[in-house]
Amino acid sequence: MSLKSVIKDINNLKIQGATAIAQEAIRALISESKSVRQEGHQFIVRIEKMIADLLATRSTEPLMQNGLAFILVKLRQTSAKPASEMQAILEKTGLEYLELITDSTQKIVAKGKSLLKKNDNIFTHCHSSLVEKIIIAAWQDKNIAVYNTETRPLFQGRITAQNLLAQGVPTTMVADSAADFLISKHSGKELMMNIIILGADSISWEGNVYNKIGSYGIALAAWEAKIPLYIAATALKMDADNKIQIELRASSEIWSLKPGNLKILNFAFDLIPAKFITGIITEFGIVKPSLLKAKVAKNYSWLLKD
Ligand code: RUB
Repeated sequence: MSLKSVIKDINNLKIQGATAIAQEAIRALISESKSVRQEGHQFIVRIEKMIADLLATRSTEPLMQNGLAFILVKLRQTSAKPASEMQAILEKTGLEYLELITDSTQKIVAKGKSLLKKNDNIFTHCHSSLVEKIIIAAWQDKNIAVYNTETRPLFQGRITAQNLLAQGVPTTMVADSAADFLISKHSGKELMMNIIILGADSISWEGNVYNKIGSYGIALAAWEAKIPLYIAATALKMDADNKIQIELRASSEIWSLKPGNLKILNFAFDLIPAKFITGIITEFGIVKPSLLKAKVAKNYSWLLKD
């Protein structure tokens, strides 16, 4: 796919979820870089423009941001000049980062699977490819059932439900506004959730997690009901600058024919404070949120700038 179509698909959420966004952005950059004929500094200038266009798509996505920065740093360090050599360096570095994502995904799925117990009721929100993979890996052995939200305004919960059902996983959906009640003790014994697993878009140095809007309320309800809340995410989602912006999306996603003077706030994400999170399922094991930065410093030192 061309860079232009990938940017369009990320913007309209045809490509959604932090992992898919990062992977597609890097693949598109690799592919588009093959058309650059300029050499040396001019090659880098062209790549910087492509990266800026990719970064402008979604503001709460460090997995993509860190990957693009990883490539750019390598490119700026090289003494190579011909476009073909610079392209080869870009491609090699991009593939290296994609490999890090694939490798961490495998480890997270294995660790997440081991966390689930027989007959667990699992609650999730939105569509996280990592959470989905963990559930699919675990469900047959463990006879689990999944409850998920529809995830307004763009209904990513339907992607989760459809994908899980296609694998045979017993799945039940609730409206977003029903999530907190379902998680609470008041919804009844049969509807008791054993574990909540959410994905993440961004993780701050303090271990706060940004995920789909609605995640904060789910975390509060889980805390009150004493249900463990886990986040499935690679440590590569750490926000290296610790200044992530919560994306505000178009009001038309909520009400396309709204009254002219009505203001709509369409937050794409919210923040789960670290204290509500039992553990983050990462490639380095299940980590307390406050300890994740140390793991990043040890294993991905290039990611932290100070
Ligand atoms: C998707 C979302 C997902 C995370 C993690 O939001 O919040 O939970 O991105 O996804 P959107 P993954 O639909 O707005 O992109 O586990 O696939 O990285």
